[in-house]
Amino acid sequence: MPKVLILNGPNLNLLGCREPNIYGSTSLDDLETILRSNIPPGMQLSFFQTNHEGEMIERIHRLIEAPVQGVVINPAAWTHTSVAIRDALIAINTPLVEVHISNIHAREAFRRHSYVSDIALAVIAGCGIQGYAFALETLNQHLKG
Ligand code: CA2
Repeated sequence: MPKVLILNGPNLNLLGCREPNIYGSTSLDDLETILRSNIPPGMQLSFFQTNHEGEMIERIHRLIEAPVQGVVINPAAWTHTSVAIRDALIAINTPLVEVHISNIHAREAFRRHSYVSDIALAVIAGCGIQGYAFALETLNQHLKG
């Protein structure tokens, strides 16, 4: 049974209560419920969100001892800033899909660069929270070979 970990970076705990024009009106808890009710058959999901970069890095490191078969990550602002998150993701050597709720290419110029995209199996941006479901489907297809 493939295990997939869904990681969400800083400020995504505010989903559904601020900036609904950009990020929609679904909360992070609701997103978890929606994804759990539509999981590709046989997939086992876990979720983690933090506003602290070191906590995110340590959560990624735990995958060395307790591996999963796939990672979905919305690194949020760390997408554009964090070599440390990139290095941690490289270290776990696990297929990952990068998700952004908004289209990062249609916003400020600084959002166009990602430290994660070139180490990802796929990048999904601008599909709203449905991007997470697309990411699970992408991993599912990849894991089935
Ligand atoms: O579009 C995305 O998913 C982003 O990863 C979201 C990040 C942003 O820094 C990236 O450039 C693109 C920001 C997350 C902030 O989340 C909020 C959610 C609701 C209200 C306020 C912030």
